[in-house]
Amino acid sequence: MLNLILFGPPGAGKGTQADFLIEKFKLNHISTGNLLRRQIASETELGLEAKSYMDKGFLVPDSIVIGMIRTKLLKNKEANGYIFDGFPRTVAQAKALDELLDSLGIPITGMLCLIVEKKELIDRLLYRGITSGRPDDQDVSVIENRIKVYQEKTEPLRDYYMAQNKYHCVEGTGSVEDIAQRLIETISTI
Ligand code: B4P
Repeated sequence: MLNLILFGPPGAGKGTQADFLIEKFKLNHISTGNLLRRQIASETELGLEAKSYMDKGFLVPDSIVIGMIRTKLLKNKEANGYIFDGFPRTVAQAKALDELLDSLGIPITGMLCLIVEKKELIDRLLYRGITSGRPDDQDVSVIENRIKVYQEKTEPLRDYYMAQNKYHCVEGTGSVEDIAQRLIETISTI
C-alpha cells in the first residue's frame, strides 16, 4: 500500500499534484481543505465553525480535523493507498494520524514536500482568489497569516518525519507536469 503525505506551504501545489498522483497510483485523496469547504458549502455546524478560522487564515482546531480524518479513513478501509493533502498540519495531528494508521495496520510510506518561495506562493494564491472566489485567497494579509501559521505550526513536522526517515523534498516551481515527474521519481526511490 502506498500512503503519501503531501507537504508544503499554502499555494505550494499540494492539491494540484495530488490530482496527478491519484491518477497515476490509483490512490484515495484525503484533502482536509476540501472536506472543510464541503462542510462550509453544506452550512453544517462544523462548517460554520471551520469558516470562522479559515477566512482569517488560521488553522481549524485539531479536534475537528482529526475527527473528520478518522471518519473518512474508517469509511475507506479497502483503498489501494492514500494521499493526505493538507493533513497533518500540526504535531498533534501527526501523532493522531500515526495512532489511527497503526490501529488499521497501514504505515505512512513517505512525506513529499514541495519547496516554493514566498512571493510565488502569494502570486499563485491571489490569482486563484480571482479565478475561484475562495475567500481565504483574496486578501494579502490573510495569505501572509496562512504562511506565518505554516512556519510556526506546520514546518516542525519536517523534523517529526525526518526522524522516521520519511521526509523527501522536491522543487515546486516549473510546469505542473515537470513537478509531477519529480515527485514520481522520488516515490520510485522510497
Ligand atoms: P487547503 O485547502 O489545504 O489549501 P492550501 O494550503 O491553500 O493549498 P492547496 O492544496 O489548496 O493549493 P495548491 O497549493 O494546490 O487549506 C485551506 C485552509 O483550510 C487552511 O488555511 C486552514 O484554515 C484549513 N485547513 C485545511 N487543512 C487543515 C488541517 N489539517 N488542520 C487545520 N486546518 C486546516 O495550489 C495553489 C494555487 O497554485 C492553485 O491555483 C494552483 O493552480 C496553482 N499552482 C499549483 N501548481 C502550480 C505551478 N507549478 N505553477 C503555477 N501555479 C501553480
